[in-house]
Amino acid sequence: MSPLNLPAYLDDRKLLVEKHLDTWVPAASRPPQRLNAAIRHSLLGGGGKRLRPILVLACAEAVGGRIEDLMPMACALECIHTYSLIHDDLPAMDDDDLRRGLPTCHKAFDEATAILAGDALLTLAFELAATPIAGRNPGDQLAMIAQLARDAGIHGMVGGQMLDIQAEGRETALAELQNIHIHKTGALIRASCLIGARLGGGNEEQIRHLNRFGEAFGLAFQITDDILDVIGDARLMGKTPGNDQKHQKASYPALMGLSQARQEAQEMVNEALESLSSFSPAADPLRALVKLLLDRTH
Ligand code: GRG
Repeated sequence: MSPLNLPAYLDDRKLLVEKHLDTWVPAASRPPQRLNAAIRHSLLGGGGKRLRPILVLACAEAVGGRIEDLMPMACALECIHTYSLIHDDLPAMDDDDLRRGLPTCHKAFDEATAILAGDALLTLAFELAATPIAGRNPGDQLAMIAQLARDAGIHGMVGGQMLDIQAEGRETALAELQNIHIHKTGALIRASCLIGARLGGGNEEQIRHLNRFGEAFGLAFQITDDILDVIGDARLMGKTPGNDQKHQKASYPALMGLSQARQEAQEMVNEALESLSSFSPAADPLRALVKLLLDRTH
């Protein structure tokens, strides 16, 4: 097997995901035009790394699954993620002007349209997730749709967002910060890995290992996101750094300093790699992806 060319792999997967997303979202010329234009602006206009769908596909590949079968499910994860960004950017939440290098949805359109674009993406996600998957037990798929709902909702991302808002402007201990991160960002990343592993046809042990990989990846991702918020370049990030300080939010660098935060991220990356130790080279994209977190610029 030839060595993995990670940039080419990521470009290829990003294009594949975007091609499928494009077919599932109505054209901006179709009614309701303003809603469809707003969805397209946020979902397809500025790109995005497509990390969550890429994780779904890479975890399926790691257990020998066929990625074509999982495209609707992978795109469902991107729709949920993009809805969360649109709502997170609203004036009632982070009040941001820039996202993925473009004006945020409410700036390019208006608040009501941005709320509806987010709502539409969340519901589209579950329509996509319910697309029958060739060769898979519908019971397994149903279990993963329920898992996705849990991880995106009260017990996952939305719950984490609430905890995050309530922690603003006051002292936060490390355990509380970790709990926020695990729910707000980690839950959807872990769900991407678990869903890819299970619907890719993995056995119980593989699923358990990839779930653990997703947990460690999610935490490493969030710690490096906190670091980027301090040292990142707005042009490369496509959003405005300094958000944590602006909203008086706790973060790894604020609690322990940059160098210790980098050390924590490295430990999480090591844990993620450890959870892949029994996998074949089919898991090499996952290995390369998690190592890349330590050099993130966006
Ligand atoms: C509004 C319900 C609701 C939830 C919002 C995910 C989230 C919860 C808020 C986003 C705020 C934020 C900047 C969180 C830090 C980590 C994160 C999710 C960064 C953005 O994800 P990337 O880097 O973005 O994968 P791209 O644009 O590449 O998809």
